This record gives sequence, C-alpha cells and structure tokens, in this order.
Amino acid sequence: ILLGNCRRWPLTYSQFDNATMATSATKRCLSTSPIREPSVGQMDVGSRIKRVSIEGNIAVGKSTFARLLQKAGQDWEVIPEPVSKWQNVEGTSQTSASNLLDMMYADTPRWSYTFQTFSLLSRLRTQLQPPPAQLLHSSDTPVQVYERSVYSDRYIFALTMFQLGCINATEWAVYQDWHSFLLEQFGRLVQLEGIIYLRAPPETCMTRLGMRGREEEKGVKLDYLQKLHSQHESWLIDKTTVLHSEKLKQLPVLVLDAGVGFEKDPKVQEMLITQVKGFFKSI
Ligand code: UDP
Ligand code: D5M
Ligand code: MG
Repeated sequence: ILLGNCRRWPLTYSQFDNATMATSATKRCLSTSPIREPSVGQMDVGSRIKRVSIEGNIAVGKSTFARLLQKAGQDWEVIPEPVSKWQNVEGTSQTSASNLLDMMYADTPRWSYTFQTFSLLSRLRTQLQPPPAQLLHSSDTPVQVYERSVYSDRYIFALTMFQLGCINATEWAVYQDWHSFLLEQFGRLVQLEGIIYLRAPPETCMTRLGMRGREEEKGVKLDYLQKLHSQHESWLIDKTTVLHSEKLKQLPVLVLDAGVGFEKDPKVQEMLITQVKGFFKSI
C-alpha cells in the first residue's frame, strides 16, 4: 500500500546484475546448503579476518560500488546481497518457486514479516560462511565486505515496516526476540568491525532506482526512500536508533558521499577507494 500497489505475476527472474559478481562468494551465498559448523581452524581464521558491511538506501549505488571495490584489490572479498534468491524462492515437490520480493512490494502488510524472516536467514547464511582459502593466502589483512547486513535488516527495514504499520506489534516483538537470540548464539561469527555508509539524497536514489528499472520496485515511492534515508541517518550519523548491543553502537562508520555520480568518474572512484583502504587499515 505505502510502496505502491502493483500486482504483476509471473515475473522473469533476473540474475545478479553483473557477471563479475558471480564469484565463488555469490555461489556460496546463494547456496541452500545448511550452515556449516565452524571448525576450530575456521574460528582462528575468523579472528584474523575483518568484516565490514556496505549500507545505504535502495539504489544509492552499493552494488556498483561493490563491483568497483572488488576490482580494486585482492585483500578483500565482496559479497553481494542475495536479491536473486528473494526473487526466486525455491518451491517444494508440491509447490512452484515464488518471487518474495515482488510479493512484499505488491502486498506489503501481508508479506513484510515473511520477507524479514527469509532476508535474515539468507544474510545469516552468508555472514556465517568461512572466507575462501584464496583470500586467506593472498592477504595478511583479509576483509570480507557484505552488501548490507543482519543489522540493516532490523534497524532499517524491519523497524521501518513496523513504524509504517506493515509489521504489527506482535510480529515486531517476535521478530526482535528471535533476531536477538540468533545474534547472541552466533556471536562474534557475525560481528562486524566496521560499516561503510554510502550516503546520497533520497531524490538521487529515486532517479537511480528508475534508471535501474527493477520490475518489482516499480511502485516504490519517494516517501519510502525518504523514510529509509532518515532511518540510516538515525542509525549511522545521529546514533539515535535504539540498538540491541553496545558493541554495535561503537562500530566505526565510514561515510562516503555517493551523491556525486561515481559510476562513470574514475577520479571520484579513486578518491572513494582510497578512503575505503584507509578505513580497512584503521579498524
Ligand atoms: N548508478 C549511477 N551512478 C552512480 C552509481 C550508480 O547512475 O554513481 C546507477 C546504477 O547504474 C544503477 C542504479 O544507479 O542503475 C542503482 O545502482 P545499484 O544497483 O548499484 O544500487 P544499490 O541498490 O545496490 O545500492
Ligand atoms: O536492495 C535490494 C532490494 O531488496 C530493494 O528493493 C530493497 C529490498 N530489501 C533488502 N532488504 C530488505 C529487508 N530486510 N526488508 C525489506 N526490503 C528489503 P538494493 O538496495 O537494491 O540493493
Ligand atoms: Mg544492490
């Protein structure tokens, strides 16, 4: 309702938007195999590796920036958001596949809570995967960079859906209970060392969203992007969002100006990548 009301079915399912992102990381985050228990060796590796998420509004340019970052070095692995998994939820022997992203935008109050359960599951699965051996061999200071995180799920989207009335009070209470429980259980395996915040005016994001033309997002309104922008500002700039963990409050945040178009400007790209490299060293 708040995001538009457009039922379209069936859809063609798009894959990740660029073949360069179809790395082993992509394959691992799309995998439906069960979460592997980390071995003692992996726990040691876990303490050497740094984890960072790229946060920002819809269509601000996270995936574009992630691709540039991946091309700029070997010391990090960039892991895209599993959007295609949300667009193609595997069916069972009795049911066919479905597009949960489309369902969520078409009937937001009905599907928001379900979307949050699946989104968190897929992000947890991604964040729990051990780094590829190649990354550990090629770098003394390896970094895993995620497009969004289990934290933006909760403090940006789920919270916004609750505030807009698309998740009711009971769903919100249940969500927070199991979100906190899961993060307590997985502890430092999913903890981040830093956040990169790609920041741009919601109007710029709206223009970029239109240019990208993702079918499911056709009904998204500027109001929604403005609300998500305020939510990012409260969490990452003003620090007024009530968070479940003190450690999360203290996380270093690198704010990058994504309002300046960087996609086709090598100078701006270089400036942004230099800031990121400095940030990786500092955390
Ligand atoms: N884009 C742009 N200028 C930029 C960065 C991105 O025009 O400096 C475009 C990009 O080509 C895409 C759209 O903005 O069509 C959204 O980018 P992306 O998918 O990277 O955004 P995300 O949703 O991942 O933040
Ligand atoms: O984000 C991909 C798309 O998925 C975009 O339409 C926002 C939506 N998204 C991502 N996570 C969530 C949660 N947790 N709830 C609701 N909607 C979500 P993009 O910014 O294009 O990379
Ligand atoms: Mg993206």
